[in-house]
Amino acid sequence: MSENPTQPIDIQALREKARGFRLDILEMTTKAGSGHPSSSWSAADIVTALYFGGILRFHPDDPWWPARDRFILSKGHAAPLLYAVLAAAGYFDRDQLWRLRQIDSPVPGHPIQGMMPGLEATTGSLGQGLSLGVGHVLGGRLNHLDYRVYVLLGDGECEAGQTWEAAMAASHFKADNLVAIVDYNKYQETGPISREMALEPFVEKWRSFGWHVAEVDGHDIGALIETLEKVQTVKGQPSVIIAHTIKGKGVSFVEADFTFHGRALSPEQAEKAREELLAS
Ligand SMILES: Cc1ncc(C[n+]2csc(CCOP(=O)(O)OP(=O)(O)O)c2C)c(N)n1
Ligand SMILES: [Mg+2]
Repeated sequence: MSENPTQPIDIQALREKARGFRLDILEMTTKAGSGHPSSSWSAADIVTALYFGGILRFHPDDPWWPARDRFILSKGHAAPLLYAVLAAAGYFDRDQLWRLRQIDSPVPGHPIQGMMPGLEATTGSLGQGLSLGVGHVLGGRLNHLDYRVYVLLGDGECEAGQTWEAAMAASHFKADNLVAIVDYNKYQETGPISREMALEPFVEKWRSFGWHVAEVDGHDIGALIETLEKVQTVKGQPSVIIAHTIKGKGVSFVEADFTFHGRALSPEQAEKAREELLAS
């Protein structure tokens, strides 16, 4: 189980862990020659806080433990991040990571439920994850289980109508064990959210759907853990954490160029990126 309340969380160690995941993502996508490194780097600190900050309850040696907390990577194109985290958490061997996107690989470009231990949901077709989360909440009620459900959404993904249908259902069912986290990096595939289809006023939208809203710097692991702990005390309504992030976080020339979405770095770019990450 991940939670170990007797040991204080070492934030510096978690920062180094997140940097390690960024390096894994770089190696995985560069070797594959495809994938979504910038989307994965954007959410690396969020997912590190969830799995290693004492938030999620899980057993790598019993992946379908009924009382486990659920983590649904709704922005499934950030699969390299999820694979790197699950391997580090002990769900499967790290060697599998280097098979990303290969024929017959157990780690395809988007996660498939059960293909590897720890993969909770099949995602990649954007907009569906929050609905899956509501389903887990209702299933948990029927089965008298007290797990929590965490769903990580992209901001571009929040332009999908199904997300709001699920948001409405979650507040109707007073799903206070549901936490949505939005990786608010202000970009989707083809450009800035504000140009493609603006989400603002974003906080007000969630509030008007009956959600408790928190905002946080999505790269501050300490603040993320604090916020994730705080929303566990909210009763009678679901919570959303709007995590302000930078797409491509960790590699300056990727941060500066949204066209890296869905594109691996060239070997030369990867060398520069590796140097930057190692120096950070
Ligand atoms: C239903 C659907 N439409 C389109 C796509 C193609 N697509 C993949 S990623 C992406 C952009 C997602 O942007 P965002 O949610 O902001 O994620 P980010 O990569 O910025 O974290 C799109 C449009 C998809 N995967 N699913
Ligand atoms: Mg985005």
